[in-house]
Formats: sequence, C-alpha cells, structure tokens
Amino acid sequence: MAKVLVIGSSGQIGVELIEQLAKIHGSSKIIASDINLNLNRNLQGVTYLKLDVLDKIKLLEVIKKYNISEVYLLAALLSAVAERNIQLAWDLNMKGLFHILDLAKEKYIKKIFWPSSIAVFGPTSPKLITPQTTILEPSTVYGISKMSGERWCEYYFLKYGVDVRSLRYPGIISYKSPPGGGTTDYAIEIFHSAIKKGRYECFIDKDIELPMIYMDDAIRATLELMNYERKKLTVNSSYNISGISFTPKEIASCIKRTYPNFSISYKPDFRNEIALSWPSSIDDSYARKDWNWSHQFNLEKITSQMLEGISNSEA
Ligand code: AKB
Repeated sequence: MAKVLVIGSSGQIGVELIEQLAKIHGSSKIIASDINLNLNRNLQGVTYLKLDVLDKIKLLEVIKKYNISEVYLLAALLSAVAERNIQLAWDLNMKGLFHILDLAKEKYIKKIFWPSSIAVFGPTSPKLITPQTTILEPSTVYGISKMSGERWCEYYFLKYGVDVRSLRYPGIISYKSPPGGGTTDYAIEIFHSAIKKGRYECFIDKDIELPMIYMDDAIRATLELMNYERKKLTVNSSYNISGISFTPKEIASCIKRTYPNFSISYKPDFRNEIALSWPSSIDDSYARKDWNWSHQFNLEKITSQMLEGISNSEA
C-alpha cells in the first residue's frame, strides 16, 4: 500500500499535519522524517525517521523501502534565520525541492506538496489585497528561494507532468509546536509572553499589518488542495491563500480583553525591514474559486484558542 512521507515533520506545520494525515490515511501509512527528530511528540503507529533531504541517495532509499506515493516537503529555513545563513537557506530550500521534483519526474513519487510563502512578494508588489499574479521582486533570501521554487514547480508540471501543489502561506499561528525563525513569529511569541510575563517586547513596529492564518485553517487548506481534482486547478505555481490581517497593536488589544494588565512595547530589529517588504493583505480569490477555499478563524477566535491552548499546555 502506498504511503505518505512528510519531510520536516518536527517543525511547526509538520507536527500538526502528521496528526491530520494519520486520521485520514491511518497512522501506519505515515512516514515522518526530520533531520532533528523530536521524539517527545511521537504518534503511535507512525514511522519516524531521521532524514536529511539533501541526501538524495538516502531519500530514494526511503521512498523505495516504504513505497511512498505522496510527499509533503516542509523542510526549509524561514525568513529571519535565512538572512543569517544565506548559503544554507538556498541549499536547503532549493536543492531539497529539486531532489523531490526529480524523484517525481523519474516516477518514484506521484504527488508533492511544497509550501511557498507571502515572502515571494517584495517592496514593489501591491501592498493591499495583493493579487495572485503581480510583480514578484522579493528582497529576502527566503523570498528569493520561494519565488524560484514556484517557477520550478510550474516548470516541472508543464514540462514533465509532475503533480506538485503549493500554497503561499501567510504567517501561521499555532501553539502546539514552536515556530522556526520567521518574521511573523511575533504573533505567536506575544501569546506565550502575555501568559508568562504579562508583557511583550515586539520586534516589529506597532502599525505593520501582515497576513496571518490559524494553523487549523492552514492544515485544512493544504489537505483540501492536495485532495482536489488536479485538472480543476488553474494555478500551477502556488496559490495565494489568506486568513486575516492585523497589526501588533490590534493583536495586543485583543489579548488585553482577557488580560487587562498586559502591556506591549516595541523594539524593531532587522525583521521590521522584512515585514515592511511584505503585503498587508492577500487576494486569495483563485483559491476560493478553484477549490472553494474559505478561512474560519478570525482574530478573536485565534486569540481565545491561543490563550486557552497555551494555558492548558502549561498547567
Ligand atoms: C516567515 O515569517 O518567514 C514565515 C512566512 C511568512 O513564510 N512565517
């Protein structure tokens, strides 16, 4: 029986995606791999493997051994850490993708999910309701790798018929697993800090509005896209996807409704520049039209889920 391989399974998205994939396919069908396995989070029945996506020989071995048909390639360096590790970011974000695309071209894999990001947009892209097709001049290492990756995904689909599907994720908010070095991470740190310390020092300015999505919506979008009929999909690179948009000031005032003494201060660092280069809001009408996408979590609902989830997990 064909199986599903998740590469980068210990990361923020990986941990929650594995849970959902195990529910859909059965845990014995899921192979979870990461270069740094987090053995505390193991799900019963799932096979956990240490795997470096840059090691193509081992990758092929795993794909053959477990009869993998579908791959979720989540291993990547995000925007903030990528700025400090340019070469590693390029190697991991691009070579990892090439390995998987080539294995699909050689017919070892049938279907791929590869996440792109709103980081493909840059200072010259329209800032508001940023369209699916527009100027893409990213100013970050991460954004450059995601933009190039999108072009390669479309190329492999058109030239070789590789079934690769992708979403341009906004900042993803969740509490079950820590985020991995992105610019939108402030919108997660703020909840942990509100509960533990009653205050938060934010690394981007109070009025910078960024697109965000709650993890449950992001996972649902991913699985909906992966299970939709390929011939009905009209975007072969990566779909814009949107949940909500807010500023640090807005999220802080939402937290204050539950924690009236919570305070926020601002000390922008290099991540402020990155945030300024990204859109404030996203037009995801292609996703809505092509596969009926719609988000379910607004800021109030996200805030209550985050505060409750973090409090319960720390109790
Ligand atoms: C980041 O901040 O780097 C990521 C992203 C928007 O892709 N969360």
